[in-house]
Amino acid sequence: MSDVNDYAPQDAVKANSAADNPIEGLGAARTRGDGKVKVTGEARYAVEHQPENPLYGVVIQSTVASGRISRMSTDKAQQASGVVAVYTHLNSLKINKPTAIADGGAAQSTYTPIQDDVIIHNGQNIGLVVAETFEQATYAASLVEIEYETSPALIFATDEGVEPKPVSKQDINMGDAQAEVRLSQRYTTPREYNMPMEPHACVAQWQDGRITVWEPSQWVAGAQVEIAEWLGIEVEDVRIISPYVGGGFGSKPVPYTHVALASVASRALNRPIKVSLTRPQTFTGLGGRAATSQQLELGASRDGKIQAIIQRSFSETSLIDEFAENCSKVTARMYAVENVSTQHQIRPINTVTPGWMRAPGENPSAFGLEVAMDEMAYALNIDPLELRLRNWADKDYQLDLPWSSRRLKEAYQKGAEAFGWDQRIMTPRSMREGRELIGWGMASGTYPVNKLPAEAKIILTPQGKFVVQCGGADIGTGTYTILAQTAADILGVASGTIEVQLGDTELPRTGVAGGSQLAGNVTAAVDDTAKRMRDQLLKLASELAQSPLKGTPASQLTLKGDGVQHTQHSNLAVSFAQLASLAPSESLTVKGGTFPDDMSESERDKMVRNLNDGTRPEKFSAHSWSAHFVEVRVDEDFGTIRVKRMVAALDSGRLYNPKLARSQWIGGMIMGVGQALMEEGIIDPRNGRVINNNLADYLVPVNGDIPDITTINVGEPDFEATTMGGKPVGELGIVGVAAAISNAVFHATGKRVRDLPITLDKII
Ligand code: MCN
Ligand code: MOS
Repeated sequence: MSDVNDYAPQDAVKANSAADNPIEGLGAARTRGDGKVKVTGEARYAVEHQPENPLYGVVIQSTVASGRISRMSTDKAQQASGVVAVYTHLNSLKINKPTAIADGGAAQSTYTPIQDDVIIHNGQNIGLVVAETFEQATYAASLVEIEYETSPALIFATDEGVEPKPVSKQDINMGDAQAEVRLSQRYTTPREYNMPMEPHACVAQWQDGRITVWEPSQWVAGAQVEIAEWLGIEVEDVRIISPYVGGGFGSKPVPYTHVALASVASRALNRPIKVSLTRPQTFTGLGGRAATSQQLELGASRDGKIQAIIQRSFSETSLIDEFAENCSKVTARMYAVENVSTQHQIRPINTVTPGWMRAPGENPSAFGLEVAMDEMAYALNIDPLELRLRNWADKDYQLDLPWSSRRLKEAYQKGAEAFGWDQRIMTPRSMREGRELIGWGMASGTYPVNKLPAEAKIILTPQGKFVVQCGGADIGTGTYTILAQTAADILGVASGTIEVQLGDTELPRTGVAGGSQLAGNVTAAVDDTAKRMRDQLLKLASELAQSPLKGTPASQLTLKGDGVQHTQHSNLAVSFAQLASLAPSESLTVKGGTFPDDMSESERDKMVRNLNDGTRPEKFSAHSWSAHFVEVRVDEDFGTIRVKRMVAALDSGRLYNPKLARSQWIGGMIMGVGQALMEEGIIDPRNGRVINNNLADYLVPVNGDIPDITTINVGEPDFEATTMGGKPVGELGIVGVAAAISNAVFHATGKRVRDLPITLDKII
C-alpha cells in the first residue's frame, strides 16, 4: 500500500501541518487518539468486559429453512455439567416483539426467538444454552435434540414466484423519449456479509430492575429502545455501554436476537451473561446485504446524450420484515436525464432479514448504472469519461434542486490526470504486458448528506483539562479524534490533551453512526458546546473574585496557552487549572448541541431514537461525490484478475481530518475490491444453508490483494450541506468501485461481467 502521506494537500482547510496548526484542530492530519489503546489491547471491547460471576450463553440455530420444530428434547443438555438453563420455545421465557424502524421503533428485524416453533430461515436463532463456562455451554448445545417438519422453502428471490411488493417507484418525466441507441441489461449482486473483526457479542447484566448491556453499537440510543421493548421495561432502565466497536460496517446499528436472549436470560437467572455468536452463526444470526437484481434500459442519442433510463429492480427480504436494498438510489441523480422511471420491489424468501451494509442502496445502484454507462460508451464509441461529461448534471434532476456543491468535474479531471487516463486505448484487449491483459476502467460514486441534531457536554477538570462527552460511537472511524480536534479549535488547547468519552447511553443524546452522518452531527454539537464553554470561561475569568483578570471585560479576553489571557497583555492570564480551583464546580460543566433550544426533552429523545427523523438540507441537494480509476491485470491463460492500481478523487466537502478521511475512503475502496472480485454468500439450494459461512471460504481482501491506492481530495467546505462544512466520508469510498473494476475487466478481456463477484469462471 502506498504511503499514508499521499493525501492531497488540504487547500480546503487552511491549517494542515503541525507547524500551521499546533493545536491540531479540525483539518489537521492527526493520528487517531484511540490507536494506542487498541494496538496494546488496553481497549476493552464489549464481550471483553468481565463481570463478577458470569454465565456463558451459546445460541442454537435451526438447520432447515422452513417449517416447524416437531420435536425437541433438552434433557441431555440440561443434565450436562455446568449447565444452568436451556431456553427454547418449550419454556415460557417471554420476549416482546420489538417495533420495526419503519414504524418508528429501532428493530431492524422483528423476529422474536423462542416464542414459538416456527422456522422461517436456516440458521435461525431458536435457543440459548446457559452454563458456567463457554465450553460447557457449547458442548451442551450439541446435546439438544431437534426434529423438524419441513415445508417448501423459497431459497432465492427470482422473477417468478413470490408476490413482489413495490417499495419505491419514480417517474421523473417519462415522455416518449426517442433514443437512437438503446441497451438493456440485467445486473446482479449476491448476498454479502459485513464481516467486522469483532464478532457480534455482548454481556447482559440484570440488576435491581435495570439492565446494563455491553454491546458493540453504532447507535446506543437505538439499542436501548430495542432492548427495553424486548424486556417490557422503561427505556431509562436500559444502559448500553459501547466505548469501542471492532467494526460494524452497517451490521451494528441495532442489537440482534442473541442480545434479546442474553437479556431475558440474565433477568431470569439474575446473573450476568456473555453471549457471542460464532463466526458461522453471524451469517444467519443477523442479515448482511441482500442479493439484488436490476434490469436497466438506457437510451441515448448518437452524440452521447442519455435520453431515458428505465429501471426495474428487486432485492430479497425475509418473510417477516420489509428490508429494501434499493437499487434506484443513484439512477436518477447521477446524470442530466429528463426521463427516468425506476421501480424497486422486495421479494420475501426464507432468509434472515437482510441488513445495512456500507452504502445500502447506493452501492448496488451505482454498480448497475456505472457499468451500463460503460456499455453505452462502447455502444456509441465515446470515451467512458467523456460520456459522463456529456451528461453532466448541473442540478439534481430527481429533486429539481441545485447542488449544495458538486466537485465531481474536478474529481474526473484530477483523477484522470493522476491515473493517466488519456493514455488509454479504447478497444478492449488492446493493452497488454507479456501474458497479462491490461484493463483500465472508471466509474463515479456518490453518497447523500444526512443530518440529525446531537448534544454534547464539556467538563473542565480540577487539573485544568477538558473532557468532551457525547453518546455517539467510534466504530473505527475516528470520532474520538475529530471531537478532540473540534473542541481544541475553540478552547485553544492541543487536541491531544482533550479526553473524549463516547458510546454510552448515560452520555448526551446522539443518533446513529450510520448513513455517514455522525461526524457532521457531532462535530457541530461539540463546536457549539465548546463555544459555550469558552464563553463561560471568559466570564469566570472576568468575574470571579480571586481571578487575576477580574474586571477585564470578556471581550478583551481570549483562550490561549492552557488558560485565559488578556488579548493585549499575554502576561495577564489565569490558567484553566487555576480557574477550576476558583470556580464553583457546577459552573465547570457545560452542555450544548444542535437541537432547537425550545425542543422538549422527550422530542429530543424521540429524534435520536428514530432512524427516520433525519433531515436533509432543504434548498439544496447535498451529496459527496467520487471518481474511481482502476487498472486490472488479467492473466490470459489462467483468467486470474488482480487489481494493479486504484486512483480515486473524492469530494467530501471539508475534511475534518484528512488522514482519517483517507483511511475511511481507502477502507471503502478495499471493501469494494472484495465486493467486485470475491464476496458472495453461497447458499445451498436444497435447504438455504450458507455454505461458505466462515472467513476461510467467504473471501475478503487481504493485504496481498490490495494495490497502490491514491486518493485525491477535491472537496471544499460546504456550509449549505452541514454546519461544519463536511460531507459524508464513511460510505463514499465503496460506491462505484465494483463498477470501475468490472469496466476495467471488460477493457482487459472484452468480457462484460454483470453479475458480482467477477470470478475467473465468468471471464473464461
Ligand atoms: N471524516 C472527515 N471529514 C468529513 C467527514 C468524516 O475527516 N467531512 C472522517 C472522520 O474521521 C469521521 C469519519 O471520517 O470519524 C467517518 O465520518 P462519517 O462519514 O460521518 O461516518 P460516520 O461517523 O457516521 O460512520 C459511519 C460510517 C458508516 S455508515 C459505515 S457503514 C462504516 C464507516 O463509517 N463502517 C465502518 N466506516 C467504517 N470504518 C470502520 N473502521 N469500521 C466500520 O464499521
Ligand atoms: Mo452504515 S451501512 O449506514 O452503518
